[in-house]
Amino acid sequence: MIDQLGDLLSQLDALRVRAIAELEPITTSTELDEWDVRYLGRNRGELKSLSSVMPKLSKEERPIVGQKINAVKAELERELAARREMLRQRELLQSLEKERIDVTLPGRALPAGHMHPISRTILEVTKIFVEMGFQIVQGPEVETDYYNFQALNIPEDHPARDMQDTFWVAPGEILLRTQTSPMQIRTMKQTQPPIRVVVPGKVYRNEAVDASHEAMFHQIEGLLIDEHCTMGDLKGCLERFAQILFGEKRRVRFRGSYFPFTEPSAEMDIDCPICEGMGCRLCKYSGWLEVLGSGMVHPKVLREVGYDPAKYRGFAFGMGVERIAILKYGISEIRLFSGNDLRFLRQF
Ligand code: 2NM
Repeated sequence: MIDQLGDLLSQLDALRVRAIAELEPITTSTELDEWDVRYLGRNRGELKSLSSVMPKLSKEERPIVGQKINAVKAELERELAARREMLRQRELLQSLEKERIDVTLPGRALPAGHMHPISRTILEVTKIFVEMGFQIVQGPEVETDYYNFQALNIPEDHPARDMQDTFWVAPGEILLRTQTSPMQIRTMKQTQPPIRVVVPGKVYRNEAVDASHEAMFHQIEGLLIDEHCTMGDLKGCLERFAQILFGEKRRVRFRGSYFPFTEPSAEMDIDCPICEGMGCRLCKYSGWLEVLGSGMVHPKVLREVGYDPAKYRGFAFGMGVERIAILKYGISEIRLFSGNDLRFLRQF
C-alpha cells in the first residue's frame, strides 16, 4: 500500500510539472480554456481522474493524498489565473499600440457652404440702394388686413384683392403678407420724411405653382419720401440701379401701369442683356425684359400715414427677387430656388 501511495503522489507531481510546462507557451484564451478543462475539469480532468482512486485508499492514506490533490489543484488554479492576467495585459498593450491615435494628423476638412442665390441677389440689390443712401428695414411676415390692404388704398371690395389670392390666418383680419409694402406703411407712420428705405423679405400668395410661380417668394420694395420729389427722380434712381445690376450699357424704358397705391404707375423694362435688344429666347424675341413695378406714392396713402400730400411726395418700387435672379443668372425655372438640389446651388 505504501508503494501505491508513493506512486500516486509522484503521479500527482508529474501531472503538476507537465501541466505547468504546457501552460507556458499558451498565447490565447481559447487555449487557456482547453487547458483548464484538460487538467482541472470537473468531469474528465486529469486531476479528477487521479482523485478517483481515493475510495480504494486506506483511512490513513486518504488525507495525505487529499492534501496533495488540493495543493496541486490550488497551484494549477493560481498558475492559470496568473497566465490569464498576463494574456489580458498583453492584449491590452497590443490594442493600445495598434489603435494609437496620431493627434498631429491634420483634421478632415468640412465642406464649406455658401450663400443661396436668393440671399446673394437680395444682398446685391440692397447694396446698390444702400450706396444711394437707402436704409434696409425688415418687418413681420404675418400682417393685418389694414397694413397689407387698407392702408395701401386697396379697400374691401377692390379687385386687386381678388388678384392677390391671400393666405389668411384669421380671415378678414390676419394674413401672410402678399407684398412687403405693409412695412413701408409702418415705417412712414413711425418716422418723418425724408425717408429712403428698402424692404427685402418673404411674401406669400395662394397661387397655382408652375415654372414661374410659387406660393412663397421674395420681394424687395423701395420707398423714398421727400419734398420736391418727382417722377424724374424715380426714373434716374431706377435707371442707375438697372445699370449697376445688369451692366453699364443697359437702357431702360418705362411703360404706364396701374397699382392702387401709386399714381402714376409704371413698369420698368431693361434691354435684354443676352441679345442686347436683337431678340432671343430669354426676352421672348421682344428685346426687352420686365424688371420692376414703380410709381409715385398715391396721395391717399400719404394722407393715410399722416403726411400732407401738398408738402411731401415720394416714389416707390417693387421687384420679385426670384425674377431678378432668373434674369441675372439665366435660370430656367423658379422651383430650382427651393428645390435644395446641390447640383444647382453649387453653381453660385
Ligand atoms: C410696387 C410697385 C409700385 C409700393 C408702394 C408702396 C407704398 F407703401 F409706399 F405705398 N410700397 N411699395 C410699390 C409701388 C410697390 O411693387 C411692384
